Amino acid sequence: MLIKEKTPILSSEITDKAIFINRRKIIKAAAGISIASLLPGSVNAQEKKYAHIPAGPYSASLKVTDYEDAANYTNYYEFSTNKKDSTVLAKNLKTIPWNVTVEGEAEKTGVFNLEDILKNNSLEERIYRFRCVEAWSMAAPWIGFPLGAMLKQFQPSSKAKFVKFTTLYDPEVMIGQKTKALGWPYVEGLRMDEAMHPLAFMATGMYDDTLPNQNGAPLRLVIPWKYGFKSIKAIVKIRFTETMPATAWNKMAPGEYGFYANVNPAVAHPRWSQSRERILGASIFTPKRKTEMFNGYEEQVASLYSGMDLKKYF
Ligand SMILES: Nc1nc2c(c(=O)[nH]1)N[C@H]1C(S)=C(S)[C@@H](COP(=O)(O)O)O[C@H]1N2
Ligand SMILES: [Mo]
Repeated sequence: MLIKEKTPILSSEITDKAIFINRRKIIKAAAGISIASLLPGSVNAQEKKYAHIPAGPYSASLKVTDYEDAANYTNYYEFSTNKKDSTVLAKNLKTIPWNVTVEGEAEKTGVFNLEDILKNNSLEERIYRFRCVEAWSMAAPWIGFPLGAMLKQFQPSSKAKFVKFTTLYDPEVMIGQKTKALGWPYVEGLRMDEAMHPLAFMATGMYDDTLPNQNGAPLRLVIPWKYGFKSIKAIVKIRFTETMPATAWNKMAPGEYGFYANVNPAVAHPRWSQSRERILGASIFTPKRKTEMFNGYEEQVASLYSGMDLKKYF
């Protein structure tokens, strides 16, 4: 079953993962956070919708960023350019029911209910490092499915060279859309071979549960070798195209944000270096970490760009 009901589970069924979560709580308690959260009954792992999703083959063993950091420091310009305000304002978004429109160069186009999409894709967990173009990074345990498997279901034709993703446009709820912070709706895109790469991921959850609204519920991309802005949130439309789609950040500042946006420590942003990154949640005394080529996924993805000048196609 992909979509689990909140059934009570026996303590004998509590998995390693629940123990892992519990251990994280113990560490926090040791760090001075309420011991009450350790008491039996308050272990809420079993209440989480995706508590038993297995880790997929591409999941990395990284020290995971604390949930509180990952969920309270969000880039979501549809709500606000302030990372804390967007977290609060996004709570107003209604994510059920949710439809995704599929268009363009594919056999199966139309409007699909998210529940149906989820039924056809088995969920897995992937811990990925996630690197924002603003030079900070986190490591989040996403829940979702390979993007390629999902896209194949729509049987893209040989004319499909790119895939374009669009975020919901609803300025009454997404009040940031009443501003000109970006051109709306938010649009992102990938070359088809990038989209079909096994590391490209579509997330519906994180940290054993459904995605918090502020992190892109109910459906978002996670492309770990690219800067975070490629990982578009609250997707309502997928379009297969012959030509490269214009993307929101590229339209806004073409000299600063390219279509490819591959993490590359050697190519500075015009206004700051990309050679190092602040680790989200780390103390101010923690040295910055060296940013890795393709965010550490060079071995897997470099061949996608062979022969391309990555300084030019940034
Ligand atoms: N629709 C939409 N998607 C978006 C953004 C946004 O403002 N709107 N911000 C992007 C940026 S810049 C980053 S770094 C990531 C942040 O994801 P997180 O908030 O889950 O950490 O989302 C990306 N996806
Ligand atoms: Mo970002």
